[in-house]
Amino acid sequence: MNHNDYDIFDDLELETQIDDWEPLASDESTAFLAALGSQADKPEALEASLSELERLAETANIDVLGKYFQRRNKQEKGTYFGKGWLEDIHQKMLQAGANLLIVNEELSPMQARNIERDFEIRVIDRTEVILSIFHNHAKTREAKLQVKLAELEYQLPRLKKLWGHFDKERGSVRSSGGSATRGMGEKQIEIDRRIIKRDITRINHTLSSIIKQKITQRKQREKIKKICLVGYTNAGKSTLFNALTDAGVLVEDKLFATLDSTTRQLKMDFGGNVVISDTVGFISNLPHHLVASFKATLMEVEDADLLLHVVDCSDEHFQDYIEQVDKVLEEIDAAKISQLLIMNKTDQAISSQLDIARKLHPDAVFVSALKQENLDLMRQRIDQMLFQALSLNIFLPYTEARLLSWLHEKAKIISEEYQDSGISLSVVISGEDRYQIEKFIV
Ligand SMILES: Nc1nc2c(ncn2[C@@H]2O[C@H](COP(=O)(O)OP(=O)(O)OP(=O)(O)O)[C@@H](O)[C@H]2O)c(=O)[nH]1
Ligand SMILES: [Mg+2]
Repeated sequence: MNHNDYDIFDDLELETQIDDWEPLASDESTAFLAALGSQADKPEALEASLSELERLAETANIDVLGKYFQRRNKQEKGTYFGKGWLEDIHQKMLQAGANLLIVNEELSPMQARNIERDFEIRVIDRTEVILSIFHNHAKTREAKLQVKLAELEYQLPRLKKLWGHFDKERGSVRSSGGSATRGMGEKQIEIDRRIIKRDITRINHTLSSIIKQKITQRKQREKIKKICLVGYTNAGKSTLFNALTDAGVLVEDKLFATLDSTTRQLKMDFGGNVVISDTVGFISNLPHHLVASFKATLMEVEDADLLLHVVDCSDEHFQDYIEQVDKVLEEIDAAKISQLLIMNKTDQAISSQLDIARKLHPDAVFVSALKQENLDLMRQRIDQMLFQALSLNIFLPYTEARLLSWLHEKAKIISEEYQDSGISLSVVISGEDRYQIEKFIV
């Protein structure tokens, strides 16, 4: 880790250091994945959730050497998995040369500690993998502050576990002097806890002022309509954003390529300009601390007049993803904002898949952001939803020259025909403006 990258924190004078967080060291680049499944869980559902964990692991540069699940209806309180099963997995890991076990749910600090101590398995959970990806992908000050906050919140109850790692010289909180403080047990944990809490307060304070600033900006542009792209990670939000705005936001076939929000003006057919924002993607069971920490970035979502919910319809699990995204939207109080569902990646979806998507979501717009297909139709639908755009036929007498020039400015003229007593027009107009031409509608 290059410390200069984090000069960004200098003015905060944090006492914890950025390399206090290194959940995934280079000697931990091979892993087994593991999950619990109840007797009722379908094998396909378990496979799918482990595949997602595998994509997360790959994004965090970990080689996955095996995927396993244990069937049991309740987790073992102290060790999450059953003891015999853990012994068995330990043997398998040794044989395969896997040095890390990644568990598909959040482990309690005690469970993680017990697995490590009693079974000599280095274990991390899904949350740690996601935090590690966020850590590596954060580029802006805002994103870095939010990730750091989530990391500290996650670390706080786990200090005991971290202290257990002493011999490996990792994971312990260091004093601002940089040398590892070690071997003082409970008392040291108390000190660390205080240091972390102080840093959390400092970061929260800074983030609050970022939020305040955003609220001021929001007031200034209250009248402008706002659109925000939301969706599962990797659905193609940034690709679509770039296609609409030429913003050049980073697009990658990686989970969580985007961690902050970018906003651009977008010229629509009505009402002049709107603003559109691209932002962080969601995933199922997004760690709670992350959602809470990303408040500043997620303000873009809360503030929108319309959400473009982007879906990768070539992915067979798209329906689950839609539900997961809606769940996060509910959590951040954005479920009430109107949504336009955008079924993306039609170029790579097989036709039976498209049929399913059409049946389930007849109101969605089907596009390919990559091939820039059907984007005009999408823009029309945005106009309709944002401005209640109406298609109307009107007849204007020649005496209404002012209204005619107003129409040319404010409406989209589909056709215009000059006749003996006036002009016959077919226009699309914002619902708000309808009253202006009400008496000329035919
Ligand atoms: N075939 C195909 N690929 C697409 C399309 N749109 C996006 N992609 C690809 O999907 C991957 C993810 O695209 P992004 O635009 O980064 O997705 P995102 O939703 O912004 O992802 P995060 O920022 O990680 O949440 C990239 O490899 C894109 O090239 C599409 O319409 N068709
Ligand atoms: Mg993106």
